[in-house]
Amino acid sequence: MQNLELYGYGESVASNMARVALAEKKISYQYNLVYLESKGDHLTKEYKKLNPKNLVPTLVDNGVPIPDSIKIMRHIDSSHPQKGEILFPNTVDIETFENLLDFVSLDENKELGDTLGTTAGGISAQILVKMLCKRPIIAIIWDYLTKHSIKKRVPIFILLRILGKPPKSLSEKMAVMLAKHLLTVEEVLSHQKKFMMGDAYTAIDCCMTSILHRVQEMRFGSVLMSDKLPNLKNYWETLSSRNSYQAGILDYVTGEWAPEITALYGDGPSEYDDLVWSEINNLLAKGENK
Ligand SMILES: N[C@@H](CCC(=O)N[C@@H](CS)C(=O)NCC(=O)O)C(=O)O
Repeated sequence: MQNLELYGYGESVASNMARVALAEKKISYQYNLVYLESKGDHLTKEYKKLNPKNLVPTLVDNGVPIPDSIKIMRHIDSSHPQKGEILFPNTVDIETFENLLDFVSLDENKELGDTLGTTAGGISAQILVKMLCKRPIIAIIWDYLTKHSIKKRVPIFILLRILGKPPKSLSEKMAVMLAKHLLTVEEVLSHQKKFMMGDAYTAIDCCMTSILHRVQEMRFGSVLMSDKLPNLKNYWETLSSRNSYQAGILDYVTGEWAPEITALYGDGPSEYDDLVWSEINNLLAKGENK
């Protein structure tokens, strides 16, 4: 019998991608919550054996660890070809598919903001810092310097903990990139079909469910409800009404983030929401003038 375990964190874009995929495949698994910045569970020796990069998520299939959300999706799709949705269909144009997958995945080798996936990671820097600030500076410096295997991330985490909030320039850059990338999605969806690749639901839509959830969670939700981006609006309605949104994301929220987000914005939008909108309006106007 297959024994599947997933290690992940509730408010993690990459973990959400993997859990949405598992829900779409209708695969059940044992779940192990790994607290990230607030406790540093991902930096323990035991977890590093499963995921040498100290990242979540990791799937363990009968004792074999599979790190990385996209690899997890490929693995469950090929080991369960008859169950649920086909996440990597061979009926779609492979080049377009791979390019879009690259655009939506959370790739630790890319610069924050270069793709939609890395931007989804970047727009939550403010909350990530709040999580780091739950622990003393010295504990963060020690843990990250001695235990984190992605060395280029170490000074960034330490600096964020010392500053206590992300530099304004980073938040502004993420807002501008978010606007640009969401317009790309709007354009992709101009085919007027239900999903990114057309009629077929794919792994790209699993990633997009997680990304758009993050956009809403970080209080940029007005972009998902506007008639200025009608394709995106319909798409989010489609994705968020699927069972996998509840079963893969909402059911796993830890609750660590919500009070921090409310403390920052109350019931209102992100302080960078206006910047996202002014960028969207600029880009739309340029498009119309072409
Ligand atoms: N390519 C990886 C990226 C995973 C990733 O960046 N995970 C983040 C959470 S969304 C993480 O573990 N961050 C902890 C850290 O960098 O210390 C995947 O898709 O699984």
